[in-house]
Amino acid sequence: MAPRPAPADKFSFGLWTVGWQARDPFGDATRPELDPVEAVHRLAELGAYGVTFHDDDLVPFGADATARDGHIARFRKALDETGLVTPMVTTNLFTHPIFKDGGFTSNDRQVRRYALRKVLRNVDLAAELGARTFVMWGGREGAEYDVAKDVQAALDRYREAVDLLCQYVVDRGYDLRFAIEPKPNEPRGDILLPTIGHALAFISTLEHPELVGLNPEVGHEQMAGLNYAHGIAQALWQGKLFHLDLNGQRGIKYDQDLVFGHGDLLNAFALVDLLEHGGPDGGLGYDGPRHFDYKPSRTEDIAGVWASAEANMRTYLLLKERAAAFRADPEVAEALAASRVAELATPTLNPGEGHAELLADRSAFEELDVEAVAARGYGFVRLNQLAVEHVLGAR
Ligand SMILES: [Mn+2]
Repeated sequence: MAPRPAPADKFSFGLWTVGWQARDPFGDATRPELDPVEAVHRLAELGAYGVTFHDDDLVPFGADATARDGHIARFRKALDETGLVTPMVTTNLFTHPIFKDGGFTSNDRQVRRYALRKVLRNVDLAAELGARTFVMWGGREGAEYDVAKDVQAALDRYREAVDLLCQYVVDRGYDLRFAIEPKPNEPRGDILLPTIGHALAFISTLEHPELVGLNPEVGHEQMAGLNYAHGIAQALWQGKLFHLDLNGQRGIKYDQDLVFGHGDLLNAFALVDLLEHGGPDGGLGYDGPRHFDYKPSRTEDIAGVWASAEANMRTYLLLKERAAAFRADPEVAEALAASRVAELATPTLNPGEGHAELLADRSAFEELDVEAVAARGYGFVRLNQLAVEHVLGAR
């Protein structure tokens, strides 16, 4: 029995997740269109607290101003009726053919100017709806052919775009921050800012780095063979975890967008443990939305869509329970101590110590029994087995 999801759990879903009609490169849609208003009501019934969207999820591309206002009004009414909030908004710069070589970094300057205008309009809508985070997934910002893209010029244009958007938010007085979502490839052969690390380095070059952080997705890091929980820990460490996308991925292959926990379950456990207990004194490591960016598999009918939405939240809550049990287990505490996990928080140097004092400390080097220290085991396997047994519900 998992606890029932409630708004206090801060679960949110993209309209494009439950609304995905399951069209893939090899096959047609297997499900009918889903009205965003119905999605809002169903997600609220399931216990979600928030819903997010790309501009085109809500307002079909190219709709005129009157039609746009109508779509937004219906959506706002659904939010008012259900109490759902819109914590995050993002812009689609990837579906329409005009973006086939990217938005901010297209070789075609007219495309870049059009992309910026599309984002600026959506930033206004995000602020109007009270969103605090504006995600930028540059899925088409990249290339298939190394000779076809001047990567340094592309990064200049990427920075120019983000600097302009930050200045807009500052000048308008919006309480909104940007979050870059890295991805290594798909749909482009290679995408710019492919990992958490690349994006962090890029952010440090911006005019307003304080307004820009990350929206890392489980599958995107795992597609590159990287450890998502480690990436999230570094994002937290750098104060850059503005938002996150939870889902499941099985190894280095196409972007699967499975239900959270349906890929690397142990890494999902470590992630939930980090988010729930990785803060100061074992408190919350992250208090933003627990946002799911998954795709209900193409095999599922509409009932399966809602079952999969619920599965994301149930898995999160079950892992949260398992992580709390792991942290409360005295044998785990003893194993953590035996593994010296907490000792890593002790600075390597004594207070006030510099290289002169360290060089003078004979116990650190000349008199150290190197062989005895080298012989000590860390007990990591026993500790990890305790984690596995908690995940399996055996303890
Ligand atoms: Mn994905």
